[in-house]
Amino acid sequence: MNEMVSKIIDIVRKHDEWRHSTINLIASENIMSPLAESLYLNDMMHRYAEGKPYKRYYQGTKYIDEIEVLATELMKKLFNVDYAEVRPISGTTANGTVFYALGGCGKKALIPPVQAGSHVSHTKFGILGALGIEQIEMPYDKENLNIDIDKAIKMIEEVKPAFVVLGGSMYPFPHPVKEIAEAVHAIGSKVVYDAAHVLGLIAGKALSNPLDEGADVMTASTHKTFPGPQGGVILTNEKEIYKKVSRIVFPVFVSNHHAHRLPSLAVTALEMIEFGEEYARQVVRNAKALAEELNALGIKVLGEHLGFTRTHQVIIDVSDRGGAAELVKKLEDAYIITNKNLLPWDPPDAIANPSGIRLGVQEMTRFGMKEDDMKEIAKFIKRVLDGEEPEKVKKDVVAFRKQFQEVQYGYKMNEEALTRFKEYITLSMGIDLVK
Ligand code: DSN
Repeated sequence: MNEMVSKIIDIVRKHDEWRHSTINLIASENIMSPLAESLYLNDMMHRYAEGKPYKRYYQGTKYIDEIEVLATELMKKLFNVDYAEVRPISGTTANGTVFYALGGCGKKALIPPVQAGSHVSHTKFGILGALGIEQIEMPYDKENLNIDIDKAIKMIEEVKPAFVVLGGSMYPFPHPVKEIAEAVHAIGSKVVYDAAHVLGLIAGKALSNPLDEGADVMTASTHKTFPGPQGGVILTNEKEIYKKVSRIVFPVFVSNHHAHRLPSLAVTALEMIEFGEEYARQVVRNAKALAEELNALGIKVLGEHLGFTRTHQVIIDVSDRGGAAELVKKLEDAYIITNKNLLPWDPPDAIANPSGIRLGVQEMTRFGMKEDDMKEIAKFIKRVLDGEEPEKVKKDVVAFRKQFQEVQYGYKMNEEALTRFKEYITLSMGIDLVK
C-alpha cells in the first residue's frame, strides 16, 4: 500500500475514533442503529434508479424498486400521511422541490427571520433565492422566542405570499402552525413546515404533527432527531402537492437518489414505530435537564420563562463571555462538539462571533444518557466556559463518554444481518469473510 492510501485510511480511522469519544451536541446530527448502519453498505450505492419505482429509465432496479416502495410505505405509516416522497437526497433538496412546486420565479415567501433560526435553504442565500423567490421575514417576538402571530397574520394578508415556511434550525420552541395556517389558507396559499430538526420528535409524538395542525406539506432531513441515514423526505396529505413534487424531485433536483440509503431509512422508520415514543420523550426530558443544570450553574439559557425548551435543543447566550467563536473551539478541545449560532437579537454580521451556542441532546440520548448524565455534561461545559484548561476537562469527558457506547432505541446487529454484511464484502470486494 502506498503512503497516500495509508494516510487516507488513517484519517478515516482517526475521525471514527475521535467522534465516538466525544460528547456530540450538534443539534442536526445523530447516529443510526447498528442494523441500519450495516445495511448502508450495499451495492445500491453503485446504481442508477432515475424515475419512480417500476417506471425507471434503466434496467437492473427491481430490488431498489421494492425497497423504495417499502421505505415510502413505512414513512407514510409512521407519520400517518397519505403521501411520502423519499427521493430527495437532503432536506435542502426537499425544500427546493417544494418551493419550486408552490412558488417559482417572482413569487414571494414568508420565512422566520434568519437570526431566529431559518435554515439557509429558506433564504435568499440558498435555494429559495436561487429559484428567484423573494424572501420576506416574518415579525418575530424576541421575548417569546417565536413568530409574532398577530403581526405575522397582518403581513400574510398584506403581502399575499405564495407560501409561508415554518420550522427551522434553531428551534427550541415550535412555531404556531394552527394560527399561521388559518391566515395562509384564507388567502389561498400554502404552509410548508420544515421539520428537519424535529422529525424524530414528531414521529415519537413528543410534538404534534404539523400536518394535523394545518401545514400543507412537511419537508425534512432524515438524520437529525430522526436517526436515519443522511437524506430528505417530503410528506403531505394533498394529492396535488404530491403529484407536483414527484414530477419535480426528478428530473429537477435529483437525477439519481442514492438508493443505498433506503434500506437504512426503512429500518429506522420501523425502529421509530417501535421505540420512537420512548426515545422522543427522553430527548425532551434530557434537553430540559441540560438547560436547567446549565442555568443553575450560572450560564444564560434562552427561554427560562418558557421552560427553556420543548425540543432537543438548548440555546445558551455567551455574549457576556466574549462570544461563541473562541468558546466552541475550547469546547471542541475538551471533546464537546457544539456550534456557534446567531441569536435573534444579533446583527447579521455577528456571524463570525455570534452570541449563542446551540446544543442538541438527541445523539447522546441515543447512546443511553438520561437526565443525571445531562447534569454531568452541563458541569463539563461550565468548566470550559469558566476557563479551565480544555485538556484537563477532556480527560474527564472521554472517561465519561466511554460508559455510553451502545446505541439504544434501535435494532442491534443480528445473525442474519451479520451474514449479509460478510456476504457483501465477499461478493463485492472478493475478500472471503464467509468461511
Ligand atoms: N446545517 C444544519 C443545521 O445544523 O441545522 C441544517 O442543515
